[in-house]
Amino acid sequence: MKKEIIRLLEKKNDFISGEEISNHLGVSRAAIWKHIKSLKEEGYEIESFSRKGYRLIRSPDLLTQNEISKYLDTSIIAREIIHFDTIASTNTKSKEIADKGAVEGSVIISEEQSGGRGRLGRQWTSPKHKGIWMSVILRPQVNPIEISIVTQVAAAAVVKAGRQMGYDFYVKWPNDIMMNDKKVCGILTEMSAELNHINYVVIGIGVNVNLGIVDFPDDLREKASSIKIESGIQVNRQELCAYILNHFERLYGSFVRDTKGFEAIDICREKSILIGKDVSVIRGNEVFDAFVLDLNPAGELVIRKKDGTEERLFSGEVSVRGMRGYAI
Ligand code: BTX
Repeated sequence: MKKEIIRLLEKKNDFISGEEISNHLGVSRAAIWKHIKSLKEEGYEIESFSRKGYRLIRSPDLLTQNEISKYLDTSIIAREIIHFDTIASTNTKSKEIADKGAVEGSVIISEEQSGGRGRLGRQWTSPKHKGIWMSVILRPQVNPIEISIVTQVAAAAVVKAGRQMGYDFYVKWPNDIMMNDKKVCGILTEMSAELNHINYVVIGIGVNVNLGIVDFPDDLREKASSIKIESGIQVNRQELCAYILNHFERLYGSFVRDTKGFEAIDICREKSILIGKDVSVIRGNEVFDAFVLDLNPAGELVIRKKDGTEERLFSGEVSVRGMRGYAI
């Protein structure tokens, strides 16, 4: 109902009486008043005069269903959006609600994460109102070994959304999106599965949208950045968030249809910052140098080691040697 009220206020772009809204939506004026009150509490600036009605002055810069849905063009992904002001981690929350049976496509978004997570228990800086910190719950009927492609699907969706808004993103396999060689987005894929059956997959996407330098801890300032810092422009988070979900739905749909995710892999290959580079591969306690040949259709990185042997990396830590000399 609140979404419909917002749409009406936006469409009118002037005062609209309580009576007109209630006729339109088929609910009482008292109910409209209650919804308007709750919208104001959410941060909507709405003028109200007893004889004129209501007028929307400003919508808040929040990633709520009301705000994102105007840019959304999906049918499964984001049919349910659960929005939090602050939460420890959207991935952790998603796993909780997926365990309780949340439908495929549910999206959990928080304005801030107090315990944002990266891979291997690492932390993810997620300050309030500055980024997109969200997770999508999926229930693909595919073999669990194929699931790492979903990370590439998400990376490709971020690249396409960026392109749609005029930003040139690159992919650092397996889970980072880069702008000018700095990390502006990370993807964390987690799964609950049995041998041949996936219960659910949670795909967490963290995008540094409007963070300033001061929003990053000192030790991250060299290697991390935001779209705003790199482009010099304040970015519309709602639009970018919806575009990522729109592209994700299309690319994910083609992945579950034939489990190959070709378009996604092609995008990740085309925008790879690793292919054709010398890298240092860190896998557990093992560290070795290699040359990156390709990203194969299974989403594996194909490398050539110093002894000439080729290997496919399923997952693991890859850092670009020589470019910056650190492992992100
Ligand atoms: P990762 O393990 O590849 O990267 C984590 C590393 O990245 C950290 O150790 C740190 O060096 C660096 N880092 C931390 N915060 C940031 C940041 N904001 N920008 C750039 N670099 C950073 C990457 O893991 C996967 C991150 C996924 C984050 C999303 S947010 C929504 C969802 N919920 C959740 O808890 N995680 C995911």
